[in-house]
Amino acid sequence: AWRKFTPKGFTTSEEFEKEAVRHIETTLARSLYNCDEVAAYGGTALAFRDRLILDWNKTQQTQTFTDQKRVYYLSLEFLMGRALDNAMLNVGQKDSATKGLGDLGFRMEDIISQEHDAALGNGGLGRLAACFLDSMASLNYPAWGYGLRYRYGIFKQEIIDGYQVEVPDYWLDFNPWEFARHDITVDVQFYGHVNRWQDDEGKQHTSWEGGETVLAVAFDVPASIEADRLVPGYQTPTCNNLRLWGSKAASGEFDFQKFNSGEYEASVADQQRAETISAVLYPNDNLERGKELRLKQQYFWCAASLYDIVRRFKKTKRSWKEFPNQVAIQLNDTHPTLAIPELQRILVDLEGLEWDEAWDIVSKAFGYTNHTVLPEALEKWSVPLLQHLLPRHLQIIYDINLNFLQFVERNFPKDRDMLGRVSIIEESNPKMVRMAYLALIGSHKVNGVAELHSDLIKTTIFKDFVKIYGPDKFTNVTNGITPRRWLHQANPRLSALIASKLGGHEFLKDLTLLSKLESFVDDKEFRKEFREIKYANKVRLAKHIKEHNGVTVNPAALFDVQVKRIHEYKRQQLNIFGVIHRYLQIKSLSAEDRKKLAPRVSIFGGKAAPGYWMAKTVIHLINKVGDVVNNDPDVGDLLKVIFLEDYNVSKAEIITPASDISEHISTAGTEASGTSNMKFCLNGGLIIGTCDGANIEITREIGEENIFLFGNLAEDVEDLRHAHLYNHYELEPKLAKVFDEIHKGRFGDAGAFSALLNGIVEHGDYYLVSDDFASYVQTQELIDEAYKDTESWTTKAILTVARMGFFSSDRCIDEYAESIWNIEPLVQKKDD
Ligand code: 26Q
Repeated sequence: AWRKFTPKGFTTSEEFEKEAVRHIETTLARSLYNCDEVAAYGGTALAFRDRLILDWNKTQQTQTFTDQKRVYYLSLEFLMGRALDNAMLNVGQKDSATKGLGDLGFRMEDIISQEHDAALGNGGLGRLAACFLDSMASLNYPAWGYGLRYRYGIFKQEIIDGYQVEVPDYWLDFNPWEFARHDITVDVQFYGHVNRWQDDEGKQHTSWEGGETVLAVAFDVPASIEADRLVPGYQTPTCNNLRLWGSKAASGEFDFQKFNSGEYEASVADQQRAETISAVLYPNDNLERGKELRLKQQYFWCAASLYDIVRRFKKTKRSWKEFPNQVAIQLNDTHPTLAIPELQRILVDLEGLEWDEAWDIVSKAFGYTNHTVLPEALEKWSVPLLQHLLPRHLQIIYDINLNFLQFVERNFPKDRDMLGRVSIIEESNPKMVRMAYLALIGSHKVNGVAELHSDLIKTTIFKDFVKIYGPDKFTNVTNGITPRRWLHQANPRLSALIASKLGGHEFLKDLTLLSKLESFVDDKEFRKEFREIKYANKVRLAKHIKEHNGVTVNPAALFDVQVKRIHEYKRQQLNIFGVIHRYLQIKSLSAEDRKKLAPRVSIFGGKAAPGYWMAKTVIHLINKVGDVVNNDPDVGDLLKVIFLEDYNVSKAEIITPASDISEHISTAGTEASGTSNMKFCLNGGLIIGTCDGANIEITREIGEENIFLFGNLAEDVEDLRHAHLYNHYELEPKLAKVFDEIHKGRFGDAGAFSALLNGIVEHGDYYLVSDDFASYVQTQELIDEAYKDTESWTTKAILTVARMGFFSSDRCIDEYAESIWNIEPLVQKKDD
């Protein structure tokens, strides 16, 4: 018999070195004499990986034996960022590794930065999925993530002459964190036709035949070991699995005839077509475009994941009606909605269940999280496209719709218009399938991601469905973030300072413990260290800016940060117009008066979807303004404008701890939650924001004296938009002045910005930039004044940190577990 491998694991720098060197020389086959940073990264990652794998295996084994209910988190995006630093902190041996690498002649920072970000997501939704994996493991929930293994993550952004240029993100050349499971595969079918027949007993059967098959291959990633070692405890860490599917030509399809008969190219082309499915992440966030390949991605991933889930369930030999007691499937937005008709197909066509019995199982197993009310972001797929690609699923969708509409008709016989409004099928030309309605109808719970957003979905896009199902089907789960990455990893000094006051790192597992910091708010020594840490983080960012932008910024200036995807609704244009206003003001003052002003650095970062011209124009304007302002000798330190190239998770880890103020200034009612607002506050930055998304709950928690809110409320947006279109209205005067200067060519060719300005001046100012401009500028002036009062600012910042406990993704995941998934943690005692 094989003897079980029980490693001791390294606990000293010498032991770490031994392991790392062994991997460099054997696993990587590199000689120590030409060991560069890439090899040192590889050796370090592999040494830590060994430690994770054993926990991972054990967790998976325990989950299989215990066989309690599991949750499956289906997300087309997992924006994981880098893994090494996280692994080192979780294993608790970062110091040994730092020393060991030092002995070998390397600096830890340089080694960490060798790793490619795993950038398999666009923004908030993808990063939320990553924080959820961390929390599900940390809280010991038996959970799996399912996603796609994109060969190319979100594109890399370069700024050339002020314009965004997209560069492919090929990140897989060396990825020590994934394990290809060539033995775990699923055949996924596309196209073909539907057959119906009767068997000898007269029972109706339906099957989906023909078409082509693509092979899904599993790639497993150990998903965030929990942080138990930060708080030495009695349990073995939970290490969950993230299973990503890669596409490959199925062997039957890879035509060996062609291959052998000299049609080598044709045979390779088939293969490439199959591999295209998982080749690239679609870079649109909050905008849907009905591309066939995107639909193929969605079905490929849903089909493979469900096959896997069903296969695991069937091993337990339970009856089908127990499926929802064993399995909870959470849909991260509508992207995985095809999983609903797919499970119904498996149960009815393949397993022979009656429709109603199957539907009961399906609708108990699924939960659906909505992340947007923006109409342009709601997914729709054309009926002809579905008919072509997934003929059986289209039939099933029609049958789901028929049953649903009959139910509605019985309950609301007087409201004839209701049927058209709530139908899954939109009667347009071509007809469209409304994925949000299908997701809602096929799930037992629907949740929004912040209180305001969850209220809004009930009064806008899902209003009729609240009447149909009652309000209990709808719930709120306010988003959260993992404090392990966004405090301990991104801001180790602040984490250590907090730990020194609170007597350990327990707060990283129970973030509400941060409230104990309130009693130190007047502690002089603590306040001083708190400020010094912020300053040091700003120095680090200033260094990054110097290296990448060639601009010297003063770390004593107020750092004002807006980093997020570029989108009109997020209103980076409001910010840059405000910056121009500030610049004009500086220029209008005497040298003497200028001395009274508060120096500021305005920092922007974020990607525009490649086809989103307006967003690209905003990037261009920011860079043009930067060129003028940063080189104007009248301005000096009073204002600098920086656009940070290629904003991503690892850059966020540098930027977030370095902000004094960050901007969360979406038009009220448009940002579902936002999560970076939480990250900045947790790191002792204050925020300027609108009454939107989670800003509202942040205000409630930290107190309105500690946040800078401005602008119109969501309830007034509709009337204001109407007024723009149908009443005479004047542009806000200060904004008009800003526009004049842009028109005059002060920031380069005015023609480049005409569409941006016209959208506001002539086309109804849909995002209410003009309406909010005066209060935005006024609030920024308040911030200038407040920042000058260092003591009161410090108090606000400390209280903000102390009151952020609610926004841990641990709280959020506990709420999902309790109110949607109905699952319990699975704690593994040591050595059982
Ligand atoms: C849809 C169809 C076709 C192609 C792409 C897409 C697509 C891709 C990504 C649609 C939407 C997204 C991403 C949306 C997103 O990130 N939403 C954000 O989710 C966060 C987590 O809940 C919230 O905090 C943000 O407010 C919300 O904007």
